[in-house]
Amino acid sequence: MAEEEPEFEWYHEFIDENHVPNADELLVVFKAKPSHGFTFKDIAGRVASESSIGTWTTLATLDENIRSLMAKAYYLDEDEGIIKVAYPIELFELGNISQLFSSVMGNIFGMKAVKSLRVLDIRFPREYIESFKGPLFGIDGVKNILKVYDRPILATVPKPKVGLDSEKYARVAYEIALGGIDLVKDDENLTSQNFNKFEKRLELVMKAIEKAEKETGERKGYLVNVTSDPREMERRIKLVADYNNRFFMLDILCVGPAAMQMARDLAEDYKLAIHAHRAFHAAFTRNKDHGVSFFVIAKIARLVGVDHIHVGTNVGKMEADLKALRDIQRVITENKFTPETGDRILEPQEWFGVKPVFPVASGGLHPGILPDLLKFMGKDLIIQVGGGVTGHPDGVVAGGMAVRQAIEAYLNGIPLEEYGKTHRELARALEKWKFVRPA
Ligand code: CAP
Ligand code: MG
Repeated sequence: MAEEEPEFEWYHEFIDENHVPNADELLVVFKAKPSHGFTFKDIAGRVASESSIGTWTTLATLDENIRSLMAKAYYLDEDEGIIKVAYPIELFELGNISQLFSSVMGNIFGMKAVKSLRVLDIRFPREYIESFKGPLFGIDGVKNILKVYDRPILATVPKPKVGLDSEKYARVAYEIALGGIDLVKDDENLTSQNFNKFEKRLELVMKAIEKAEKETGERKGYLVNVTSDPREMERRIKLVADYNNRFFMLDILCVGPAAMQMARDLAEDYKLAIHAHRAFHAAFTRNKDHGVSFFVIAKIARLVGVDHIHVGTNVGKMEADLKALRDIQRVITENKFTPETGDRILEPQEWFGVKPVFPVASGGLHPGILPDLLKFMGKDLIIQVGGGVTGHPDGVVAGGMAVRQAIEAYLNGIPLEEYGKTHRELARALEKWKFVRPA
C-alpha cells in the first residue's frame, strides 16, 4: 500500500477567520491561486506560515511564546482569490525596509502549492511608519525649491536616452531649461558611460542650468541619476551637493530597497530631494496574477522617503489601469487613504503626517495630450516630457515653450488649437503630433 502521505493540516493553524486585525498589526492583502491538488485553505495557511514563523513540518522547537508571533490568515475569499494576513509587528525589524521584502515578499512566491501569488496591499501600523524617515521635502518642499506653485512642475530628458557626450548633453540641457522646463532629467539608463561621465556631466549641466536661470529668471534643477553600487552612489550624491544641485534621481528598484533607504539618509545629510524612477517595476507589477502591485511599491517609496515617484499616465505609452493609477496617486499624497466605495481589497492607510510624494507622469507625452492628462491626474504633478520636447519640429527650446503653452491653455480653459493661433510653438507641435496617444 502506498505510504500514507504525511498530513500538512497543521498549516491550517495559521488560519483564523475569527481573528479581528488590530491597529498595531501589519496587514498584507494577497491574491492567490492554489496549484493542482491543493485547496485555497492549504495555500492561505502556507502563505501565512512561510512569511512568519513556520516551515513545512511541525517543530519540536516551537514553544508557546513563539506561537504569539504566528501570522493569521483572517480573511479568505476563494471566489476573488483574496487572502488577508495579519502579522504581529514584533515579526519585523523597525526601520529595516529590506527585511519587509524578505518576510512578506520572499519565499512565499516560490512555494509549489501556490500556483500564483500577488501582493496587492500592505497596511503599515503607526509604529512601523514612524520607524522610517518619509520624504524630506514632499510636495510643498519641492514647490518651494523651484518657486512653482500654480502649475505642474515640468521635466525633460535630453533625448536620445543615452549617446550624447557631456558637452552636447549640457547644450541640450541648456535649451530645455531656456524653453521653460523646470527640471532637466537624466534617463534611467544614463549613469556614467565612457561617452558621458557622471562628474563631467554634472559640472557642465549645472553651468548650463545656472545660465538658463539668469536668462529666464526661473529656478531650475537637475535630476541627475546617481544609480550605482552604494559606495559609488554615496560619492555621487556628495558631488550633487558640491555642485549646488538640489535634486538627484535614483532607479530605486534597480539599486534595491536597502540602497534606496541609504540614499534617503544621504539626502538628509545634504538636504537633497529624491526623484524615484521605477525602471524594472513592470517585470513584476504588470502580471495581474503574480508579483507585487505598483500600489505597494509606491507606498514603500513614501514610507522610506522619496520626494517624487513615477506613477504612470492615463494617456501615454506605458500600460496603466485607471483605477490603480487613481489609487496610487491618492495613497502617496493623502494623509488618510480610504479605498474607493465598494473596494473590498485595499485597506485604509493612515500616514500620521508623513509628507506626500509628488506623482510623476511620464512616457509618450507631448503638448497635444496634456489637457487629457491634467483632466485625469490634476495639476499637483511633475510632468516629464522627453521626446515630446526634444522632438519638436523647431527644436528643443520651441519644444519646451510648446509644453508651457499647452499647460497655460489648459489652466485658462482655452482649447489648444485656439491657443495655437497665437502661440506658434504649440501650433507646430500640434502639426507634428496632433492628439495622438503613443503606444
Ligand atoms: C519617458 C522615459 C521614462 C518613462 C518611464 C522613457 O520618455 O524617459 O523613463 O516615462 O516610464 O525612457 O521612456 P518619453 P514610467 O517622454 O520620451 O516617452 O514613467 O511609466 O515609469
Ligand atoms: Mg526614461
